[in-house]
Amino acid sequence: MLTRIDHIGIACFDLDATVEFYRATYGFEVHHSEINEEQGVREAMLRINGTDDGAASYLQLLQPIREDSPVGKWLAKNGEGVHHIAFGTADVDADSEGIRDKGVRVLYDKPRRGSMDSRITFLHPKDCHGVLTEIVTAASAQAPGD
Ligand code: CMX
Ligand code: CO
Repeated sequence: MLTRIDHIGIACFDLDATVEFYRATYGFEVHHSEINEEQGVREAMLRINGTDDGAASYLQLLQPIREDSPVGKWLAKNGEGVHHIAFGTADVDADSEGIRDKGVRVLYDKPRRGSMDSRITFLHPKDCHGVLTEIVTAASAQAPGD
């Protein structure tokens, strides 16, 4: 079951400048940052609030590390802005299979590694009324050994 908004993914040209905007304007601090080679991004997670299932909600600021990555291609076409939304669940495997059974294209056969050792998959934006949609199980919400 999808229980919360895990994060909103925002594409930017300059991660450091964008982080500084969110800090100076709203007071949001970087909770975590990493490079995800597979996804082709440098990213910063700004924690917005905690929720009662043990995980939180974030803004995910994304700068591409390759022009031919999803975020690189999207930025070249659209400029900066909201790139995707992500719903949180305790079981990304079951939920993405259930969504696939409804005829929505799920982009990965098996969930892949996302920010902070979460497990993630994506739904095709053309099947979701134009919204690239990510499904996430946070590391803290995974059963031990998963
Ligand atoms: N939101 C809405 N629509 C989008 C989109 C987005 N983020 N990205 C692409 N599209 C649309 C395009 O506008 C295009 O539509 P038109 O044909 O009407 O012009 C169509 O989808 C195809 O786009 P494309 O530029 O040709 O891009 P691709 O098909 O090569 O890739 C997608 C699209 C969704 C398969 C790819 O972006 C993808 O695999 N995304 C998932 C991975 C990802 O986004 N990783 C970065 C984030 C990592 C993280 O969150 O941790
Ligand atoms: Co994301």
